[in-house]
Amino acid sequence: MSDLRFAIFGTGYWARFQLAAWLELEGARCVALYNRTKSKAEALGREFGVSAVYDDPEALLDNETLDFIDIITDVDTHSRFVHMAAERGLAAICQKPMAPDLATAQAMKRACEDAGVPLLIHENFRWQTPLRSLKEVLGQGEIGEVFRARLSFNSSFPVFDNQPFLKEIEQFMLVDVGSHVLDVTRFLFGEAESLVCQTKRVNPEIKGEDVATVMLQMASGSTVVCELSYASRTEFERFPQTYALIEGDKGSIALTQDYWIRVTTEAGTFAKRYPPPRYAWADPEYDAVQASIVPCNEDLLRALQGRGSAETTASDNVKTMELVYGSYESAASGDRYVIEATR
Ligand code: 89V
Repeated sequence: MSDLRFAIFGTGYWARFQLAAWLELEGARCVALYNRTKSKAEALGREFGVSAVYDDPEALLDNETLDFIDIITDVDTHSRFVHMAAERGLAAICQKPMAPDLATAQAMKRACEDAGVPLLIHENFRWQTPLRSLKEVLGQGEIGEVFRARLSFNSSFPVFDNQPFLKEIEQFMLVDVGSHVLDVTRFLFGEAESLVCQTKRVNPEIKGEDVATVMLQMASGSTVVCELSYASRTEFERFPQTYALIEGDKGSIALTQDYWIRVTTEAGTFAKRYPPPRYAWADPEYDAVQASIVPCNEDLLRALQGRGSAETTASDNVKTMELVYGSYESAASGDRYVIEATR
């Protein structure tokens, strides 16, 4: 099978890691870059040997022969680029968060379905080694029927140093991190029926919320609480790890500091460490998260090659988007948000 040819749209902070992760795989080749500030695309192109660089996305699509585009731009531009791809019958990968609201996400999904082209969402958190391992351990059934779980992404990491635009967005924590953690919730525990959410802004220098707590009623009957915060100073800095505590009628599973998973049952506690792989190109402060881009890309590529379906298709991710934007609705109204499919 010959390599699939793709272009990257958007050469900001994450594009470098996305491109490096593509180079870990066989079967896909980046042949062009687009960025609205061309000098940024040129700099990335020089670093990775991609010479076709554009500041006009239509010109790139006119000139290059492509199998798909990989959209790594700000969320507000996702819909425009996805529609551009659909109009040209081109498959697209779109970075999380898929869209700035649920209706836009649904329209993006429909446009690609109508055009008969795949739309896949780059949702990498569920591909982190400790979270994949957690799912496997949970599947072994030792803790019995799950009645409650807590997923925590709490830190005081200065995320704005690398991504200053995050300070300016009106909806921050649930969109940027909640889209990941609520996706992990679905990955581990299935679909939700309803949720309630509260948000706060602790850091006075940002526009959006930096703390959010979502409590979900799952279709399985269990309760899942997602705690998200960049305002939490804890004994050990946790960024970018997601911690978990899953309680069942026969025991519990904890995913804690430094990637340890502890399973406690009547028989005692069994602990094992599941660290992510280390890549030389990854920013050491983001290790767990950036390493997960490789298996995420691998899953998306397999689908684009026609070798099965991806986990995080647009149809799948629209369900995560409903949890994100349903959380904002609940936080604003103070009411429980009921998931559309269960109304
Ligand atoms: O993956 C992301 O969206 C990042 C992170 C949560 C790692 O900070 O913003």
